[in-house]
Amino acid sequence: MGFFDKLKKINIFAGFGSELNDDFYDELEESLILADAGMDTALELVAQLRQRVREKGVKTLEEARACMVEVIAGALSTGGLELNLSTTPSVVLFIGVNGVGKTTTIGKIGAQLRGEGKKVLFCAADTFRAAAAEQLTIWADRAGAEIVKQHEGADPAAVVYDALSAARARKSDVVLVDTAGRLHNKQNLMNELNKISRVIDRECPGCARETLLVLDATTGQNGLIQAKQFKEAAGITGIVLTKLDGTAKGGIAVAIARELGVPVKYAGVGEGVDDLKPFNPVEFAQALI
Ligand SMILES: Nc1nc2c(ncn2[C@@H]2O[C@H](COP(=O)(O)OP(=O)(O)OP(=O)(O)O)[C@@H](O)[C@H]2O)c(=O)[nH]1
Ligand SMILES: [Mg+2]
Repeated sequence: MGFFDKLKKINIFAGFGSELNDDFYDELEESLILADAGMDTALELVAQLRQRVREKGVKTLEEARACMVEVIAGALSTGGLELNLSTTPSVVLFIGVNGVGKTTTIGKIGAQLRGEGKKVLFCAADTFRAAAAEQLTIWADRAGAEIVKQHEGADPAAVVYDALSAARARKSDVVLVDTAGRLHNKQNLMNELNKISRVIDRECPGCARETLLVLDATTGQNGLIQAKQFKEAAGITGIVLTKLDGTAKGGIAVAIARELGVPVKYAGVGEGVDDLKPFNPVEFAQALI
């Protein structure tokens, strides 16, 4: 079974005539929009497909499908897909709105990094609810990671400071920072992220850093709006797209990659520790259509 088997397919070639005519392209455009690719991206993808079909002298639907996979994979291949973990420690900050899967994703990535033999430290900078640190502690135990936490209501930037000191002292390879879910339009919460970022700059100058925006793929085009605003307010180096196992339509991945130029680096397809994988554009494009 493929990793993306649970992904809702865009059956873009079903029910179409067998000819690659204007009707075919119109219906394809429609399907892409319905699959959350968004209007601009759908138009762009279809224009690229038309060009490719013309250049290659493609005649059959099957060949056109292969071209479409190339076009979608191309749109998804924006920037490096691997995390930059080149320094010891490296720091990865996880941000996003409530309930998208930040804490779960940290657990899953932590387990994978442990599997690669890395020394991993979780930082419980979501101090908003006591339950948040408890949840992260459970994941730390499961993943074999260490954790630094403080009391509920503590200053998140202070927890990050502690975690970075601990990471240096214990020679951790990677620090994964959990943050409280926040709305992309709440200025004080965004300021808090900037404060965390400044602490990392000060305490770990020159260290490899990533800021991953976690997005729930089932939120569709709203996810694109979130991504735009988080990108402006916090600067993001990659996206984790979660819940691709549910009612999500995968077109959103293409829209984000194309419109923001930020790569999707991981895909989540369930709640279990193994239900996350580094993102593979070709595999995803094949699964999608
Ligand atoms: N089906 C599915 N569920 C997921 C996935 N990732 C996370 N979840 C579930 O989504 C719910 C929320 O996950 P959390 O990791 O707590 O989300 P969060 O972003 O940390 O939430 P807050 O800290 O409250 O902002 C949990 O029930 C997870 O098990 C996924 O890829 N697929
Ligand atoms: Mg959380």
